[in-house]
Amino acid sequence: MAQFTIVLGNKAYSSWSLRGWLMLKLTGAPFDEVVVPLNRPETKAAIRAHSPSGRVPTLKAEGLAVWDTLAIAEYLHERFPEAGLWPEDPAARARARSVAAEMHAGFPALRARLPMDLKREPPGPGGGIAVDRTVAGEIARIVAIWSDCRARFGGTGDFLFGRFGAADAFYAPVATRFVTYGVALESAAADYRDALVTRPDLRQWIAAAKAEPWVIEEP
Ligand SMILES: N[C@@H](CCC(=O)N[C@@H](CS)C(=O)NCC(=O)O)C(=O)O
Repeated sequence: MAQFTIVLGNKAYSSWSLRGWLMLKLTGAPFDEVVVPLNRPETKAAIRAHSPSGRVPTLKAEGLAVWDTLAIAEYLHERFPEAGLWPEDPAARARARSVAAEMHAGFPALRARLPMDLKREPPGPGGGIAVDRTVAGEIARIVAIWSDCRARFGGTGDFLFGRFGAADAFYAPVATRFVTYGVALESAAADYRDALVTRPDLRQWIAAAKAEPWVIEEP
């Protein structure tokens, strides 16, 4: 048994689980996974067997349960400082924590109306979803965050702060939504979206999501 176990929801639908898993994967530590299917009568009790919050992801490590993606990010950063979850430079690190926290606390319309659904096939050209003004405003804010981080801190790297880190993990589920709902993006944002969704770790997660037997009709 590995030293770390991450308790996840369905890979097809649990965006928070994806964030936690990407961060753990970045550490390079071997880990086991427990996947609890969401939206079932037994879901809450099954998660509570691992996590007092009744929510996933939860990281079980060294006799501890660490729940909530922000807490998992900080725990893993302390435990694996060499993994680069947060940037070394203090200004970049402060900005990375700010944009991760903004994702963690915000974008309610995007989450509600464009929930992560990795079983959904992307629409063909011109078939993208029509979004209302609230969702469009949240998408514009996300694109502005991506553009600002990459311009200030991205350097020659493909990610928000150069190397892939925790802030990118927080925006990875958004990138999958932009693909599966056919949200049109200007080219710099599209390049960053593609850098995320073509990463081998995210592709591995998406393949596992597509293979899951559980389907939630309205995630
Ligand atoms: N703030 C939490 C949010 C976690 C969350 O809401 N997870 C959802 C799945 S994506 C969940 O556990 N739902 C439990 C349920 O559906 O019973 C975090 O950052 O980890």
